[in-house]
Amino acid sequence: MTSLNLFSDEESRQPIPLGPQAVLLRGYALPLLSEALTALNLVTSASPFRHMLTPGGRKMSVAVTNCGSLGWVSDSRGYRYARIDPLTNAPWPAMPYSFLRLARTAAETAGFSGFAPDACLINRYLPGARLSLHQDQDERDFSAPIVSVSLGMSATFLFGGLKRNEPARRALLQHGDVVVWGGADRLRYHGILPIKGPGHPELGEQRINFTFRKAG
Ligand code: MD3
Ligand code: FE
Repeated sequence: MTSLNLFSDEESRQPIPLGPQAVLLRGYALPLLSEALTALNLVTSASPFRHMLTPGGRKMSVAVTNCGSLGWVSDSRGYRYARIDPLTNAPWPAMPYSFLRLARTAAETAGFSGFAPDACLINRYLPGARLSLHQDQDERDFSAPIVSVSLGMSATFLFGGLKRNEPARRALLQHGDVVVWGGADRLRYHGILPIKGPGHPELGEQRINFTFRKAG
């Protein structure tokens, strides 16, 4: 017996390649959503979202927090990973097991077995917030992949090459989408265009992104 395909072709659950070692898993996080939102509330009640300063002294439009043993921080001294949340002066909240499992199974699906992230950066975008083109290179070891989970409002994601001047391609990241970046794609330039458009029926006028990394 063949099973019913509950998804349109456009929404097929097949991984969509974005690069030689990068895949978009549409809707991968949807079955784990209520668990993830409960865990998110626990994390943000201990370490709230805040706008960090760039080394150049500008306030980021994206608000951030972290969970896991290491958290990404930015201030006048630069970008780095830290064990202590500079806002609470306490360790970052532990990585919820549901987050860890989501990141590990998504990485596995993309061909990266044994992914053990020690850092989860949580970004919150309100309408107008953006992230300019950058590389993720504050981590110790680039051999581990990066797993990103998008929730709430959709965003236009830009992904370029290994040099800033290479042309960037675009992809719409939607509620529940997961992207895994490894190998050569790990150091691609990437960014998020200013968030706009309709609010999300469940999360309202915001986009939340979890980025799982092996930082230490
Ligand atoms: C491609 N966040 O926090 S996630 C970041 O949606 C960041 O909030 C974006 O870029 C966001 O650093 C994009 C997707 C992503 C994450 C890491 C990557 C794409 C990547 C690393 C290499 C190439
Ligand atoms: Fe990034």
